[in-house]
Amino acid sequence: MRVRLVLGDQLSLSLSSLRDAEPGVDVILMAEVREEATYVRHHKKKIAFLFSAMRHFAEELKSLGHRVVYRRYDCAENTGSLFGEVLRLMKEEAVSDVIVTKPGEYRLLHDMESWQERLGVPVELREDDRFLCSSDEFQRWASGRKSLRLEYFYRDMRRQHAVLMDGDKPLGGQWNFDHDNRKSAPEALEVPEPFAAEPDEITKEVLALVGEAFPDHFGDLLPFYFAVTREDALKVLDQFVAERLGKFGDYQDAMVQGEPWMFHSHISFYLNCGLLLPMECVRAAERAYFEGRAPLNSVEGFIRQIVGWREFVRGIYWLNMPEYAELNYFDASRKLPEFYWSGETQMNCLRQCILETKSNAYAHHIQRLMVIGNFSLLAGLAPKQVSEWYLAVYADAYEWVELPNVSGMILFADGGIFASKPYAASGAYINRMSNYCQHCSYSVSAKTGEKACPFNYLYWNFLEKNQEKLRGNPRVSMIYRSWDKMSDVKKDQIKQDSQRFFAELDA
Ligand code: FAD
Ligand code: DLZ
Ligand code: SF4
Repeated sequence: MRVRLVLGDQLSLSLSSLRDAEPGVDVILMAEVREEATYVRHHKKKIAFLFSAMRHFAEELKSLGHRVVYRRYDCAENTGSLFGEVLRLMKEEAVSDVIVTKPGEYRLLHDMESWQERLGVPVELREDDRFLCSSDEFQRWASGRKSLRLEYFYRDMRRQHAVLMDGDKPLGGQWNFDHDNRKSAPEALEVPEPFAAEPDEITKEVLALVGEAFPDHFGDLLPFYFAVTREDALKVLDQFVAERLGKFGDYQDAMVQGEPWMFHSHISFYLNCGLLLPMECVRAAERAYFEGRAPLNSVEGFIRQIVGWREFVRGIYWLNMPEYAELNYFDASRKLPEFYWSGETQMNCLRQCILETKSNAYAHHIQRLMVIGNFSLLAGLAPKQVSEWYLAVYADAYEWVELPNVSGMILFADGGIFASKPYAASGAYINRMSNYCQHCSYSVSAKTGEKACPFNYLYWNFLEKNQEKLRGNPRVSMIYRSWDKMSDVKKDQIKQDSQRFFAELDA
């Protein structure tokens, strides 16, 4: 008997390990296990989402005539690991071989590579071809290039998959409409209500289980509103295209207090666990443009995230693992502040983004990048601790996508494998793109002193501290000219403010 193991982020009927599954002949094994649920202390909503989506997917497979062996988390015989569950099945039944689609994380792939020897039956690891660019293709694209830049990769992907193309030219005559996409939100902006699914009996059972089994994990379990079936995930996509895509571009970088969802798509949970596939999301957006339902700056901006960034960071991950997880270009070592878990900080922007993360297991890109990420960079937080936090708190987080965003994008811990400079910014950026500063006890216009926005002095402090590594960077050298012109008194003040801030933070 053949066993086809399906992981929690492999919930696609088109999965390579399921493609030739014979209903009634092969066994499909799915398992909720302690090792996967606790290798980082995932947000409660993330665990509930995946367990419920797994249970629904198992039901769907059964309805198609497949024999599914499903191991529940709270069953007494559960061995606690994926390997243990395969072994247990082998003790119960005559297993001839095991087929599995390669997992999305290095730690698990590395483990599975030893399974054949440890199990004593053939274990076939198949490519995960739900992505648009395989790891081999990315390696070929990257080889011989002096620098790896999203823009060139993205253009190649657009050409190769004929997305938003007019022959061999980009539609609208430009590859990128980013300069149109940096609007801050007007006061009277109306943000549509996000999709909210009503928990069914399966989800309710999972919510009770997660509440009981993971009480000390971060995050609010309730209210629970994620889609847990492909049918509902498609509704999220449709609703995005109909109600949000039109303004996605304009307000892509905007942040508004009390509006966690903005005009983003909220599909990363579903894409990353397989309930949605990247190309169907891309084509849905492209269709909206062709039918005059959304402007090109929005459609291109959205498509670039999926065809470009999502594929690109995955390529970077597999190209550079396992060393990638160890990189720490700035030798940053500060421990993660307690407020990353509680939200208890006077810095309003951080408080809002962390509390929304706690409620929703979601924050949109600019909150992750320019608020929490920017602070993590400027405060010199240890990359491993930051990475573990991001992996735990977001319901869309798997290491293949989280790690390059953390190490490469926010912390520059990889020394610039794909970013040309660190994304460091002072409070002025956050003030321009949000209304957080209006509700903050710090003053964003004050540059130094106890009441000054900490981002203002931490920004210069970071540049000063790391000047040996950054001065030579042509994209940062201009900023050092401003630093050099600054008076010694001001420089001293920046140093003192930063020391005071860190002394309080570390206390
Ligand atoms: P939208 O803004 O609507 O974008 C559409 C889709 O594009 C997303 O669903 C996602 O699939 C893709 N996308 C957008 N930006 C990126 C990106 N930088 N990298 C990869 N894909 C992207 N995304 C994850 O899916 N999982 C993570 O664990 C994750 N961790 C991140 C950590 C940091 C520090 C940063 C800065 C970004 C991270 N991102 C991660 C990328 C991005 O923030 C999320 O994909 C996005 O916020 C998800 O919300 P959305 O579906 O509403 O996205
Ligand atoms: C994230 C996650 C969680 C919380 N639980 C499970 C689980 O119980 N069983 C499972 O098969 N997968 C789970 N996952 C997803 C895996 O961690 C994911 O497949 C790997 O990290 C590879 O991407
Ligand atoms: Fe954040 Fe500074 Fe604005 Fe306060 S003043 S919200 S800390 S950017």
